[in-house]
Amino acid sequence: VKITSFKTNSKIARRELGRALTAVENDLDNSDVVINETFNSATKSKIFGITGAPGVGKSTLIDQLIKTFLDGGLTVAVLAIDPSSPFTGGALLGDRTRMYSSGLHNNLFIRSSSSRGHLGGISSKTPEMIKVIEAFDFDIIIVETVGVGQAELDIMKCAHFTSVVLSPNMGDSLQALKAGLIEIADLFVLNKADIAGINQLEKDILFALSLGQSTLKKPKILKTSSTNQTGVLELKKVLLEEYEVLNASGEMDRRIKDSLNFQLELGLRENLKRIFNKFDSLSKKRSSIEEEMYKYKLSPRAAANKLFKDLEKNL
Ligand SMILES: Nc1nc2c(ncn2[C@@H]2O[C@H](COP(=O)(O)OP(=O)(O)O)[C@@H](O)[C@H]2O)c(=O)[nH]1
Ligand SMILES: [Mg+2]
Repeated sequence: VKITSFKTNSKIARRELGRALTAVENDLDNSDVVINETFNSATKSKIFGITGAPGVGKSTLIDQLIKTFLDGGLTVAVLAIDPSSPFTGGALLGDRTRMYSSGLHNNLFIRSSSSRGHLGGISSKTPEMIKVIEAFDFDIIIVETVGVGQAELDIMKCAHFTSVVLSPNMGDSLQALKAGLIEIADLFVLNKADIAGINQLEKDILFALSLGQSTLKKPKILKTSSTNQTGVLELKKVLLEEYEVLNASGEMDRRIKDSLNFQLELGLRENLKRIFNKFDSLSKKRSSIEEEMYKYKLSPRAAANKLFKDLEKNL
């Protein structure tokens, strides 16, 4: 894979980035090389995570948001994580077609990726894929993920700034708030402001925010409508401004370190899994230890310790 600036030569960069992402996404033989070569602190993309339940209008909104960035002469990459059904394996929504209206622009790169049933609406490969995209030199990276609950915290760990999109009459606003979205939201986008129920949604959110810890920084609330094309310019402005605020305060550095640690954690877990799968005796041992645990002869902690003793012997 040849790392090329998308700004300098988008044609070659597009092809090489496509290959690099495929390698990482499918864990091909060259994925380690790709990840090492693209891992670079010098890259400076702004990474915006946009999350929310299916149907709230994320893709439509992102399509319009992209246009405002492109109009400003910026280069943009979008990584859309498809909500694959574990039953059909197919994507539920036609994200790719919806985003097609701006899909042919020279300064835009769009990629969709399957979440493969991973919790949090992102795949375990998402953070690495984002890092690869960064290496190809984009001003803006947008990551669209589906809100599924608690584990959305994952996206916060790979995006610099997380927007949570809600829309009226989805019955999801309270659900979303229960699922811990308040804690991960840097910004609440109340979309479909053109339909009735938008004011009630705003009241619900304000109420929920008022219940939260007063010490926490309250996320901003913004109303948008893709249908009426309102609020999108404001959204772009707020995203860029808030990014600068976090950057200036040092919060962005802290988030980037958190994200790297999160990826380290993922890597450790995957390696452990590999070791267990590699040594037959370990898998068998694990099964028998699980049985002891079910019978309450071993606590989960003691079971883990016992397995680790065996693991150390195999290393
Ligand atoms: N009334 C209204 N409908 C919208 C708006 N934005 C999107 N929609 C519709 O909501 C549906 C879901 O949109 P989509 O962008 O695919 O949502 P996603 O699943 O969150 O990505 C589509 O039928 C859109 O046409 C909006 O601002 N107002
Ligand atoms: Mg979508």
